[in-house]
Amino acid sequence: MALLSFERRYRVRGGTLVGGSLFDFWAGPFYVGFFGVTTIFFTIVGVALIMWGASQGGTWNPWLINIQPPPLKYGLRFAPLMEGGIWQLVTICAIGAFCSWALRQAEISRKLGMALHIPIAYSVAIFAYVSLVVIRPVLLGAWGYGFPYGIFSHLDWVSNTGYQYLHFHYNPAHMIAVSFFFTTCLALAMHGALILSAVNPQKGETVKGAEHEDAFFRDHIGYSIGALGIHRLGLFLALSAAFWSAICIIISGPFWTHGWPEWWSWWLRLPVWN
Ligand code: UQ1
Repeated sequence: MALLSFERRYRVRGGTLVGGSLFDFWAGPFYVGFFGVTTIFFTIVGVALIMWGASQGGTWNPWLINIQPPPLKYGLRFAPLMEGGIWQLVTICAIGAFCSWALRQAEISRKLGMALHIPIAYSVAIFAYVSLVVIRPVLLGAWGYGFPYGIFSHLDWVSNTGYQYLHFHYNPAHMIAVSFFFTTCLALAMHGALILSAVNPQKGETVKGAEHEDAFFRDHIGYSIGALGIHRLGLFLALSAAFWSAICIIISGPFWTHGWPEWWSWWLRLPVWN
């Protein structure tokens, strides 16, 4: 069956959160919905604002285009458009588009009678972005602490912000985040390799199933987490990576103002060393 006629079986009405049946239709393969409309709206306005900002910035070199947040003196007020106001509007559009996207995922999940794992997972990525451009700037008292929208400029921001704390890799939450990123890679590499080795055999070999997959890891390390378990573990590892990334930058400044290496002096002060 052609993909589109097969999909028709899943084109069920209802499940919308907003708008009732008003936007409950598809455009080609894409579900529209109220939040499809708001996603498109925020994306078009946001991209147009970035283009406008770029046109005022003296370069169209894509590496160098830079939409800066307001100077710190504006605090948490609205800044003039050419002094960070565009950055503020772009940030509103970005959050509007990201949240619309998550809510569209939720509507599609509800339509299909599925649980909300996907929108919840995507929301953790939104949280990581919002922690950089809203939560930390609000805690520090100025939008100017947000990162600039530009390829090189945001790299410079990360480097400068890191060096303000002398050695960002000593940030314990950063350590946890990096460990989760690496472990996510390990888990996905093992899972991808295991599935391909079992279900994509050479010519003449048979496809293997769950018993082979379990047996491999029991032979190898004495333990198999199971077909459902590996996906629970994978989701947990990936969400933890994004979550601790958000935590590691939120605490830098609002809750710890010294260098991160100094944070570890509690370890040196433990009475057991006396
Ligand atoms: C695993 O045990 C398992 O169950 C059979 C999978 O499912 C298909 C996997 O993908 C992987 C990678 C493992 C091994 C993982 C651990 C944590 C023992």
